[in-house]
Amino acid sequence: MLTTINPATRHRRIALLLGAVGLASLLTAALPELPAADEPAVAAAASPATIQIDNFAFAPATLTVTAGTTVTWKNEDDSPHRVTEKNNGFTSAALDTDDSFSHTFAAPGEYHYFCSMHPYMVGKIVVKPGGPSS
Ligand SMILES: [Cu+2]
Repeated sequence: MLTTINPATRHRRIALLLGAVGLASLLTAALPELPAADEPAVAAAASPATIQIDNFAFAPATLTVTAGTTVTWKNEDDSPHRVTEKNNGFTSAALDTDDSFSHTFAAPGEYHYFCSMHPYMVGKIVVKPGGPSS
């Protein structure tokens, strides 16, 4: 390892050289972090979940996930929609066609939501406690 670099050094070229060495060792240190070909890049964490908005409905209308899951709503309808949690826990902007909105559910529970533009459009996210499940 290199010893402490004097920050007041007037040897600019040496400083640059040390900087390059530091960068190189950073890159070297980062290499083992890259996913190996025989290893899955993503560990067995909560998988992302998607809800389609189409035909003035959420599909699936009820989705069960584990805590920590990020749910993404994607508007595939011709009309704009807006995802709003009943207790205002979260709300999206107005989603135009092909827009999406994501929310991460950290706490277990039942989350009822609707489209504030078309309140008859309703859905529910059931969040189960996380932990090892397989
Ligand atoms: Cu709507």
